[in-house]
Amino acid sequence: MEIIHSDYSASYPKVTLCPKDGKPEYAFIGRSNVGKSSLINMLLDRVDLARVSKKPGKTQMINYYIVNKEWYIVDLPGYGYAKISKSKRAEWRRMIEGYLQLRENLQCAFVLIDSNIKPQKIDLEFIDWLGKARVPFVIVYTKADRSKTAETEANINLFREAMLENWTEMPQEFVTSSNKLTGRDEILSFVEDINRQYFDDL
Ligand SMILES: Nc1nc2c(ncn2[C@@H]2O[C@H](COP(=O)(O)OP(=O)(O)OP(=O)(O)O)[C@@H](O)[C@H]2O)c(=O)[nH]1
Ligand SMILES: [Mg+2]
Repeated sequence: MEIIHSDYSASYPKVTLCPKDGKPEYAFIGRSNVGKSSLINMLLDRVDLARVSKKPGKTQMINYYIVNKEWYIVDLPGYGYAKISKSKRAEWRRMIEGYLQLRENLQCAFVLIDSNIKPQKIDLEFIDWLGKARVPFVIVYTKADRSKTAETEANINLFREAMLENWTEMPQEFVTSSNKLTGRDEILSFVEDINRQYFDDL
């Protein structure tokens, strides 16, 4: 898919306020600092549409970006940020779980996993929750340029092993680097296929 146009649309504090225009949307979520905003910018070929921060925990709302005037990318606040109060964490949970459970236009959640580190319990638990809530999702391994290929592959294999303790098969997976544009074409054609189906069915 060619990205002809992209723009920040708006931010919402809860799912009931999100757009009601029936456009298909794709949510990006993962641990704080996993590279969500960078990936969104990379996909949309924009330098700083989604705000990239060295400070984790910056994205606190449900952020919408409109793409080619026909579908949305949704940047969700990262989980697992240590320096956040219990009440903030509960608020996060309500907002994110509410969004994922109730959002009918959500076609697929992209769950971002850092390819430079060993499997993290918090990611695995979140994925198990998605399964229980029956949210369709795929896995995106991020920052693949940071480690040697063999090391990235080893981490990905460990992640698969850990996930397959609770799952019978892996969902679709994408290996990405926002610096090197790795995985861009793959993710955009994935979205294009689902969008085509979505608009055909209307
Ligand atoms: N080497 C490398 N660094 C990356 C990549 N993607 C993101 N980073 C860096 O990782 C840090 C976090 O990136 P963000 O895109 O802000 O991550 P985020 O998940 O949106 O973070 P929060 O919104 O704060 O939760 C930044 O310093 C980025 O420059 C990548 O593909 N390769
Ligand atoms: Mg971000």
